[in-house]
Amino acid sequence: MKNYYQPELETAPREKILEIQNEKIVRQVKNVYDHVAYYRKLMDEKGVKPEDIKSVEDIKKLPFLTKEDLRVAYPYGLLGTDLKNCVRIHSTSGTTGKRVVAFYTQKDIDMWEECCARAIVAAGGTDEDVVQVCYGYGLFTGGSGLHGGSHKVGCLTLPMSSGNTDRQIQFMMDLDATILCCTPSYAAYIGESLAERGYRPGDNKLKAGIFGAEPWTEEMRQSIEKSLGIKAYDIYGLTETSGPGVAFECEEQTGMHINEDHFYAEIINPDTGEVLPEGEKGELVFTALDKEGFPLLRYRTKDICILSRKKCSCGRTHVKMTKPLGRSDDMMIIRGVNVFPSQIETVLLKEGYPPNYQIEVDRVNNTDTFDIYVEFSKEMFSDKISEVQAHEQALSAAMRSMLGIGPKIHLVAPKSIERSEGKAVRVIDKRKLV
Ligand code: DLL
Repeated sequence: MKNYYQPELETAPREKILEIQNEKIVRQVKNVYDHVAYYRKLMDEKGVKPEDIKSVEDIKKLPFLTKEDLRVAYPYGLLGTDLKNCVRIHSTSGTTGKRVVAFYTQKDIDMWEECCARAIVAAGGTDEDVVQVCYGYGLFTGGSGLHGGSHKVGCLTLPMSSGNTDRQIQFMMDLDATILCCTPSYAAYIGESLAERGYRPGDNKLKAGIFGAEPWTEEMRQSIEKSLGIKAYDIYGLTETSGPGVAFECEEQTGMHINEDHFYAEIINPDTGEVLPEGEKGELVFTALDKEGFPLLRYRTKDICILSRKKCSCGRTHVKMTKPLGRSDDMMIIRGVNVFPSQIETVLLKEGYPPNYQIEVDRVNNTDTFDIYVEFSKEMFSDKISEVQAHEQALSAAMRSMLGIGPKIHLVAPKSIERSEGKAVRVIDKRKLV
């Protein structure tokens, strides 16, 4: 028995989805042109009028929006409706420059929560479930989004927010949580903490986890699934487009379905802005088709991924995106070589190390240094220097064969790398490159 939250939309034939998208985009572009002076100026500069946009095919005529535009227009410059119609804001965790502030009307919140409800149902959630939400609440979208989705499905919702792992475990065990929602790095930490307290994976009632907000690999998925005894589902989203739930995994777990009745996705060449055909890797660009408070058109996410329209066994017809394979701006260039943190994680897990690591890049005498601090697994731990060095060299060689350059590996004691309750800090780049 297949479970969908909104089957008529999630499994609609392609033509029906196009029909919905075409109708929404015409209305949305007109609305944005009329209400958002900032974007109207961009359209005028490009010589595009609302009448030029007759279907989603025409979206490529519209100008892009970038995070920089959001900073310039901060805080109210991209509002799509009167402020009095908005009921909520959320904000990115950005540490540099101005934060991005996104506005929501009640209709926006309902749409967003429905997207999250689709994700929960796709992970097997029903009104019988107990959903433990340990994404952060507050300005971050993770907590509120999954919380709202859980309510819509009718689950018993535990609004834990992040942190206080002892309390998380106590509630999880005492209240028989069945679905866990948090960042994958926190899920891994909860798994570790359960084992330390003597629990085995079968001791909890969890059946699924809905993890996202940061990159994680297939290997990390397997490791979390094993430590918690669950099936782990990916969920994607960003503050600018509402939050989590823009895309989510179904049971096939071969990519995340984008909620195409609300978000139109394009893949572009990040250097030229050219739209790439399905199946090619590039930067993901979203147009929110019906958002009212913060109706971004052609917003460049900086996330690099691939779209696929291959038929999915779950019956959903919405296009799928791969996990973000990196960010066009997070990619490190070390000694001229492109390095993504996800590649490093893949090697670590393949070589039997836990996913607890930190990458440090610096520039000394005009040469990049590249160090990776990795925790020993309990089984590998050794206090013999020669053994430690042999492990470090073997891991460096495995990294070299994946990345093309060999980092200096520092194996450190288990639990010595600071754990994160939210998004993990994986990269410390000390180079002054600008
Ligand atoms: O991270 C929203 C979210 C909350 C998504 C909870 C999923 C779960 P921001 O803080 O604005 O919003 O960060 C958005 O995080 O552009 C990606 O680079 C990254 N990201 C989000 N989900 C994933 C994922 C939330 N599943 C930025 N895999 C995005 C990899 C992800 N990266």
